[in-house]
Amino acid sequence: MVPGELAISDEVQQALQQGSAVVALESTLIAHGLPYPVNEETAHAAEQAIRAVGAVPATIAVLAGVPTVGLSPAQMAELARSPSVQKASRRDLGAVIALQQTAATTVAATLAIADMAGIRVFATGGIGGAHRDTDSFDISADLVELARTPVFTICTGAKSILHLPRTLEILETLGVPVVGYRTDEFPAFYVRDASPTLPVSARVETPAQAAAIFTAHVRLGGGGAILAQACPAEVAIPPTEFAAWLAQAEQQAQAVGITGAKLTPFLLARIAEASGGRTVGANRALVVANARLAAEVALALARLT
Ligand code: PSU
Ligand code: MN
Repeated sequence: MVPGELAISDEVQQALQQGSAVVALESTLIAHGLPYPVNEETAHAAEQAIRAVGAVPATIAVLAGVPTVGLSPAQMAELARSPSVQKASRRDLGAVIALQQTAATTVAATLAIADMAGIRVFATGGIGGAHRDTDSFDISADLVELARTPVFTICTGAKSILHLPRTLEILETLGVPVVGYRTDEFPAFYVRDASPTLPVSARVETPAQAAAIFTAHVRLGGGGAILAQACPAEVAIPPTEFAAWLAQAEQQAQAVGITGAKLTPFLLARIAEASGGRTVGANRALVVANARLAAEVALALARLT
């Protein structure tokens, strides 16, 4: 696909031409990661957090076969309110474009489209990774896309429904820097103080340091990189409570035979129910915090280049 086949909003187009700070946002989080209406509200809050810092948000999805960069509020509302919208990861992009379908994009698919648009910074909640059940071989395409696409992903580590030590090992194998923002530990999404603690590959204290690492990594022929910060402490979930909800959700997934792309949304939804909505509040808070940090990094990157 050539870049001309992307639909880029006027605001994002103008910011890119001027070399201003732009932050990409994904849409699977909206359509499949959070329940309505928190999902729509979170999507707007993330965009507002980016604007408040002085950068331009670009929420990404595929609409009727067109990869769209910079969704309008009406387009975001449509994705947030339609429960049956497709989830497109990297492998699905060709099909949804060729068949003129509408799909929310995962981290992997959003990274690919952001790169085509020339956006270098992206914010999400927690990335995908290696699932806990090894027999399924379920390892998110997010990891492979992170390895090959030169976009900086700002997140709260990988989702706590995953096997985090294996996820981190795969990222190391793929040569993806995992930089901790004011932390030495790879965050476990909305769970804080999880054990064992997993080390990041480098630590920074400022957005400028983070931007400098990303720039050096890309100059050396590297692909993407991760900047991870801890979940805001006020909303974080204690590990023992989370473990019980996860075990129950995994049993339910097995009982009804949920696998593949449906597994992550299923587990997140069951855990949200079991927690009485606490994980939804935490997920919302960490996404907005990541959007804000991503905007600061995008500004630092714009100053460097
Ligand atoms: N971050 C969140 N909630 C989410 C996701 C990320 O806080 O729902 C989504 C992202 O789109 C990510 C996807 O790419 O979950 C992972 O799906 P899978 O495990 O099927 O690759
Ligand atoms: Mn998967």
